[in-house]
Amino acid sequence: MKIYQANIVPLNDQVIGTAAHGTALFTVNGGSLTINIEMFDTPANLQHWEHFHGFPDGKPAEIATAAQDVNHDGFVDLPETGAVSGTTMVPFNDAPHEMDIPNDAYPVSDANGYFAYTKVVPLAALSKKFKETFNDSDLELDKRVIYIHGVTDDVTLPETVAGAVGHYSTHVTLPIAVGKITALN
Ligand SMILES: [Cu+2]
Repeated sequence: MKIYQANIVPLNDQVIGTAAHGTALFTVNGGSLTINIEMFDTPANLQHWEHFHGFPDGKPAEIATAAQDVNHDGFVDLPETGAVSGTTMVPFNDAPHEMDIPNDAYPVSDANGYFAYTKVVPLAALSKKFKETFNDSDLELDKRVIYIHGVTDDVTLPETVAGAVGHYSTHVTLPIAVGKITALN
C-alpha cells in the first residue's frame, strides 16, 4: 500500500474573500486508488472543480503562489499556474478514470463552504487513460499538485483574468486552493 497526502492552502484568498484550505489523501492499494479530499471555507453552495495538475515530462510540479500573478491584476488565474504547476491532468469528480475535465460532476460545498469527496478509482482504467493522454502510464503523484477551483458569480473578476474552458467561465476555473502531493511511505 502506498499513501500520498497534500496539505491544501489558500490561493487568491485576498481577492475572493475566503481562505479555502483542506487536505487530500491518496491511497494506492492493489488495483485501486482511493481519494479522500476534505475542504473548508471554500465559496459556499458552489460546485468546485478539483484536479491534480502536473508536467507530462515528469518535472515536479510546485504550488502557485501570488508570485505567479505575472500580469499583476491581483489574481492568479488558471493559465498563470501553468508555469510552476503544469497542466490539468486528472479530475476529482464522479469518474476520475474517464479524465473528462469540463463537466458538472464535481463536489458542491455546503452553506459553510465545506465539502468532503471520496472516490475509489480503478487504477488500471485510470493508468490506461492517462497513458492515452500523456503517453505515460505512471501517475507519479509525488510530482503533482492538487487544485481546487471556483468562485461565485458575484466576485468581480477583471477582464485580464483568463482560463475559461468551453462554456465554463473564469469563475468556475479560478484557483482557490492548492497543495503539493507528497509520498507518506
Ligand atoms: Cu484544476
